[in-house]
Amino acid sequence: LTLENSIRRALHHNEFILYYQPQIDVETGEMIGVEALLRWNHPTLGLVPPGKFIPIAEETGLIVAIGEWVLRTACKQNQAWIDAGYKPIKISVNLSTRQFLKRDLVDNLQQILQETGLEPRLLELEITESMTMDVDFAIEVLGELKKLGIGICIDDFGTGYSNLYYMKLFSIDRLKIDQSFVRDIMTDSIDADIVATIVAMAYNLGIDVIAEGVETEDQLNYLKRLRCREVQGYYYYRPMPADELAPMLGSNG
Ligand code: G
Ligand code: G
Ligand code: MN
Ligand code: NA
Repeated sequence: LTLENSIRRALHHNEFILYYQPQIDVETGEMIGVEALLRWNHPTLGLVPPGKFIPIAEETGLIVAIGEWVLRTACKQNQAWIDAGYKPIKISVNLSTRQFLKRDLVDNLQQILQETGLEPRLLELEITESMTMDVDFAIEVLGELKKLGIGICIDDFGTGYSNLYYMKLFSIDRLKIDQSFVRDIMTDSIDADIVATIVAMAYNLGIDVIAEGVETEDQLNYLKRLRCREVQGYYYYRPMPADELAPMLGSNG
């Protein structure tokens, strides 16, 4: 069986699952959102991380079907938590380039939101800087997503092609500072300065900012001093299955 065929089979046999990693407001300590992260629960290999199969799924185009499954599952799960009486939080979903370029992405999202009943403001899409290379296309798609009320976050911010001027045109809601910068902020003064600059820039543009890959208290304190309000990382929580996350969600009202 080729990897391509086993990925296709995995989709039909429900072998994919989502893990969820909390995003924390450092000032209140509250969970404000979760990022949905794809895992493959392989019958013999066990839990396969996305790095092992997403590149092939991208190459073969299977990522579009997988991505649609991810979007539907994440929206369904988020609404299920709300229906169970938990306080509503935002769910962030990673989008692949091929999904972003598909003409029917917006219709598809509209359909999924309708089907699951999730409020659009409780969904955020994580895109990367490279997806915005075709500026006119990106302005059009991001504008339509904005009209639907879905949030947009630039993932891995600072690692790719960044044109600060376009950040404004794209109506981005949030920047996610890449974990490669956060990792060494205590030891590498250039990384520390880059993170400080991104946080300041986000403030000036009126965009939210979240730091990912926060693993230590020192990193957290540095980010707090910069007034970076939102963080995600092993210091707080690792990605976990839905049933482990549920008890950590506060009750509504
Ligand atoms: O969860 P983990 O750190 O192993 O994720 C590794 C990479 O896989 C990250 O770059 C992440 O963005 C990507 N990834 C995780 N889940 C998804 C998904 O549902 N869709 C896409 N396109 N990428 C994902
Ligand atoms: O590219 P993206 O930002 O979607 O990738 C997120 C990846 O980072 C996931 O695979 C997730 O498991 C991983 N991750 C989340 N928190 C931490 C952390 O604190 N340290 C490290 N090394 N990886 C993390
Ligand atoms: Mn991400
Ligand atoms: Na990242």
